[in-house]
Amino acid sequence: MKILILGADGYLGWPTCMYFSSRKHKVIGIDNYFRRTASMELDCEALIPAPNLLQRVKLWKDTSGNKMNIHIGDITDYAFLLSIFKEYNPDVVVHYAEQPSAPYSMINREKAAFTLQNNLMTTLNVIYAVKETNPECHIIKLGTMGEYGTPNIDIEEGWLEIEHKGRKDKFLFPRQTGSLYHTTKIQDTDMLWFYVRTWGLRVTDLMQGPVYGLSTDESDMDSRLMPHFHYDEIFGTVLNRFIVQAVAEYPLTVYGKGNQTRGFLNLKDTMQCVYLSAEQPAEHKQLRIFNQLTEAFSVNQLAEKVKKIGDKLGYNVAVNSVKNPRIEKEDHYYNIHYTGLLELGLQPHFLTDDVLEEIFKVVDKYKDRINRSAFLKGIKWT
Ligand code: USQ
Repeated sequence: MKILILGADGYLGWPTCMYFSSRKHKVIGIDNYFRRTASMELDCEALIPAPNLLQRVKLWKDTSGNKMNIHIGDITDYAFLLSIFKEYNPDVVVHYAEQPSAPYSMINREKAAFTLQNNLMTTLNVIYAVKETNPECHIIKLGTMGEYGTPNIDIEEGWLEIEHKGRKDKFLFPRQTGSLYHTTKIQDTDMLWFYVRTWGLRVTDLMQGPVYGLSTDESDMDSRLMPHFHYDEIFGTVLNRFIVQAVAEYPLTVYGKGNQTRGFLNLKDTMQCVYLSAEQPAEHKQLRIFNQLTEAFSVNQLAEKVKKIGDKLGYNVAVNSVKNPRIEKEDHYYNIHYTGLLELGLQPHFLTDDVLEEIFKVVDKYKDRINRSAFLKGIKWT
């Protein structure tokens, strides 16, 4: 496959580049360094220092013998994106190039506007570039489980059959998010669905839950190949944050009651899910939706697991309930269906004590770099 990865420098983007490259596919990556610049601006840089993307590619070549083509640029610039499509004519495009943080999107109007502008324009540009150069190209788009919110009914895999006044039809599952960022993901899905119906594109939309972990088989080859690992309030996901907090002996920041439940997955499983989706593409005129998670936990359950392992490893781990800065349900029903990726062949890596211990050990190596002021930065939804 010739695969174009948008957002190639990111937490998911860089490991995805290596994953496909090590399996001998031709990888072309694009990134505009948004995350690096935003985390410098907001003083919340990643735990593990990462060489810039061009240096990473050289390191990857030296380590694995595999080449990648990398371009630094912004895909909201349509002329730039189109030139890349014309140059390489990819079979698959993986679209990660979005502002990925709910708290970032809630900081102020400027950040909200950036999130809207960036996330919707990148998706629109991908759609147009595919239509203009090769409508056969399979678009794999990273969506989010957060599109569904926490409804009081089971969450189906993307679609819901509804019977109304004796007639039936199938619709996108009702969606109601908890942040502007998550709202842009709904808008992306709606836009993709429109162009699938109108232009017959083939699209896979991956509704992914919060990801944890910091290594993959490829990044284990050299620590300089590790992904950006964020633990701050803005770009860190909850389990990664808790582990770094435990290592720093900073009380774990459980928001509100901590009964909020989400579907989680290991970074290694994100790689598998994207790979399986690329190998077994959506059909023409198909918007294929998978719920991308391997197990569900409440925030309290995660805090308990992290405390258990942290205490075992000799850290002094306290769990603290902080006033919830978000507007979200703290007690809710949550039953998700997620069989599609398992049917494609996903072999889950579950959150065992050993997996947690491994992450702790890596984080401990970088503990002198932990910036405690990044744990809580005071972003509120109201
Ligand atoms: N939470 C805490 N304490 C913390 C951080 C978070 O209790 O210190 C809680 C949040 O209130 C929320 C849950 O943990 O209820 C998950 O929060 P998160 O920050 O790990 O995840 P979220 O903001 O929802 O976003 C992350 C990714 C995003 C992806 C999403 C999937 O950053 O890109 O779309 O996970 S999902 O959560 O299923 O929408």
